[in-house]
Amino acid sequence: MSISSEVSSEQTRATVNIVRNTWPLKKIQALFDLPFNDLLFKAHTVHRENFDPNAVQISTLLSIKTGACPEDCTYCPQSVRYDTGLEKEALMEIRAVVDAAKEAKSNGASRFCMGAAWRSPKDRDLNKVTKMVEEVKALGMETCVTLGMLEDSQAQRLKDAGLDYYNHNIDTSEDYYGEIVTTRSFQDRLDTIDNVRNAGINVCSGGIVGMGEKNDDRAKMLQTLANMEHPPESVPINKLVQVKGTPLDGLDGSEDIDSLEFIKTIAVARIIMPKSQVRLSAGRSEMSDEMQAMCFFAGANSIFYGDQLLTTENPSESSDHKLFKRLGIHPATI
Ligand code: SAM
Ligand code: DTB
Ligand code: SF4
Repeated sequence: MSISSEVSSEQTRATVNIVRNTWPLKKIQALFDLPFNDLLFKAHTVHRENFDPNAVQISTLLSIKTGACPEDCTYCPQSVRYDTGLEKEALMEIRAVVDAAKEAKSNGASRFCMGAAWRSPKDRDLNKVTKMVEEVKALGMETCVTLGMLEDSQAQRLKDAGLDYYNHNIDTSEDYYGEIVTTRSFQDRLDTIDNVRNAGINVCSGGIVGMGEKNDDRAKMLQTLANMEHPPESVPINKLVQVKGTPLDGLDGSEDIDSLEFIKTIAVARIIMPKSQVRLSAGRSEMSDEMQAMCFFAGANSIFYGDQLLTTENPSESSDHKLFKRLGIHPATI
C-alpha cells in the first residue's frame, strides 16, 4: 500500500469517526428534561434546517399476508398465540397487490409498503415478493417491505429486485424488550437491520411507545437508533394500538403514554436523527388534529395514509385530506 493511500484511509476513518453519532444517554435524557417549549423550539429548528416544514411524506400500507404468525410479540393482533378474531389470509396474488398500489398512487402516496406476518420469509415466498417489488416500482413508486427477519442473501435478492426500504423495528429499549417479545432477540433484530444496510437498502426502523415502558426506555430506544453506524433513513414512531385478545390490551392509564410525552419523543427523535424521516405511525386514529399538528411541528414528516394500517384502523383519507388542508401541509414528492 502506498503512503498516500494509507494517509487517505486514515483520513477516511477519522472523518467517519467525526461524522458518526454517538449520543450519550445523559444527553438524550437532558433533551427529554428540557422545558416543553424549549424542546419543541429546538426540534422545529432542526426540522427546518433539514426539511420543508410543510411537506409530509405519504406511505400506504398493505398487508400481503395476514395473521397466523408464530411469533409472540405481545402487542400484535397477528400472532397465532392470541385469540384476536383476525381472519388469516395467505400471501396475496401479485396482480391484486399491484392494483392496490395503483390506487394508492392515485390517492397521492409516494411509497407503497407491503407487510407480511412472518417470522422470516421462505425463499419461495421471496420469489413472489420480489415480483411485487419490481411491478410496484415500475409504477414509479418507492417500495418498502416488512417480512420479518432476513438473511443477508435474502436482503440481496430484495435489493436486486429494486427494493427501496426495508422496515424492521427494534420495538423498544434493549432493557424492556424481553417483556414484549421472547421468540426473537433484540440482537436478532439488529442483525437483520445490518443485513438490510449491507445490501444497500434504505433502513426503516423505529418502535412502539405506550407499552408500559418507562421514559428511560424511550430514550434508550432512540439512542440505539441514532447511534447506529448509519441511522435509519426512516423512523416510524408507533403508539400502541391496543387490540382485544393481545396481552397488551387493557393497559391502564398509568402505563399508557401521556400525549405530551409522545410529542417529546417525536421531538427528541428529530433532534438526534436530523436527516431521517420521522413517521407518525400507528395510533393516529386516537389522536386529535391538534395532537397531530404538534407532532408535525415537533418534526414528524411522514404518515401512513389510507383507512387501514395492516389489520387495524387508520384515519380515513378524507379526514387526512382535511387535516392537511387545515395545516397547509402538502405531500412530499419523491
Ligand atoms: N412480521 C414482521 C415483523 O414483525 O418484522 C413484519 C410486520 S410487523 C406487524 C411490523 C411492526 O408493526 C412491528 O414490528 C411493530 O413495531 C408494529 N406493530 C404491530 N402491531 C402493532 C400495534 N398493535 N400497535 C403499534 N404497532 C404495532
Ligand atoms: C410500522 O412501524 N408500523 C406499521 C408498519 N411499520 C408495518 C405497522 C403498524 C401495525 C399496527 C397494527 C396493525 O394494523 O396490525
Ligand atoms: Fe408476527 Fe410481526 Fe406480529 Fe411479531 S409483529 S407477531 S413477527 S406479524
